[in-house]
Amino acid sequence: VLNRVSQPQRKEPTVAELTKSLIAGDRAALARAMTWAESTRPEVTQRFREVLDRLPRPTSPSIRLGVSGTPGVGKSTFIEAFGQSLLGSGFRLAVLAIDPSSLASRGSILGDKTRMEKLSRDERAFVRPSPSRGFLGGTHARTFDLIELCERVGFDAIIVETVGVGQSEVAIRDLVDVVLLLLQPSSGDELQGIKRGVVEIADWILINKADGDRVAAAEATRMEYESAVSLFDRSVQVEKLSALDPKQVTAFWARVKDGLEKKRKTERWLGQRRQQVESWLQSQVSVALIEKYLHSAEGQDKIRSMALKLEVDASGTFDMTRGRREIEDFTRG
Ligand SMILES: Nc1nc2c(ncn2[C@@H]2O[C@H](COP(=O)(O)OP(=O)(O)OP(=O)(O)O)[C@@H](O)[C@H]2O)c(=O)[nH]1
Ligand SMILES: [Mg+2]
Repeated sequence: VLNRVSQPQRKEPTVAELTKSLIAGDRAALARAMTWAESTRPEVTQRFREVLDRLPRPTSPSIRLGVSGTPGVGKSTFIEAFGQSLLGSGFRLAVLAIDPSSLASRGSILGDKTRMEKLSRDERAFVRPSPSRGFLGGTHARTFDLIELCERVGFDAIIVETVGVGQSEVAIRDLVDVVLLLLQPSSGDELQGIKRGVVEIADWILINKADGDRVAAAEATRMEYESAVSLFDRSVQVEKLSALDPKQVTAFWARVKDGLEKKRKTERWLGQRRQQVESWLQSQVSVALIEKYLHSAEGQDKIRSMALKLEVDASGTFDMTRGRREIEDFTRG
């Protein structure tokens, strides 16, 4: 039933062929390269890395933006409108929507949820939903790869959409230059999520859905947050906005752009990108170790042979000291 029509198996391109199509600006090739990047098979991700290495690094800096917030707060709606403003300023925009649903639900749910129809249809934009689960070693390394890929094929603005803050697998702060955090107008009693994590990562807090009968509540929420963030030593801008109003969104983009241009002129921007090298290395090392010790045939054999040496005796336990020694030998070798 699932495979009602058996699709003719399209031939996988070689690394050289895919690179050539990418340089020619082929969108299907870009989607294919991303699928390679997200593969759980090391030999496929290896091919992705070869493609990436063949593409030229960008010659000027891109804009990297993170949009975060709880499910349903309006991230995609906002990006759909905000993206139009970026295109209007001459940028080529790639949107990487990190979806927390499992790999298994890929395709169906992702397709419905992303809903950035105008951007998806626009030649100057590329929208990619990516699952955030199913990767050993976390999502950070993969997302960084996708950002790099997009920039090497000519996108100069990247938006990463992630659900949640802090608890999210994707350390958005370590991927982008500017983090926008979307919140809803609160019912008034509590400051939802003014937990430290929120303020630590956000450059802008946007109280979204400030329209209809929610304008007053949004303004009250905005004021609460503004006074809360004034206690912090880093500057966080708090605004209210309706993602459904293109005028407001465009005006907001002008302020973000202005802020970014100012930041570029200071050491702060490069300093931040330098810090990200370290978090990139950390995530790459964890992926490399997992591939080496867990995802390889030798790794699995070795674990099985170690297990054989660690007998569970009548006490129901095994010799952990010996086990640790075995692991030390294994990782030293
Ligand atoms: N009234 C109003 N509705 C909005 C606004 N922004 C988004 N919505 C609505 O809120 C719902 C959720 O919007 P999405 O953009 O899908 O939210 P999201 O944060 O991307 O959700 P997930 O991707 O599931 O995490 C949709 O029905 C939108 O139409 C807004 O500014 N005002
Ligand atoms: Mg969304």
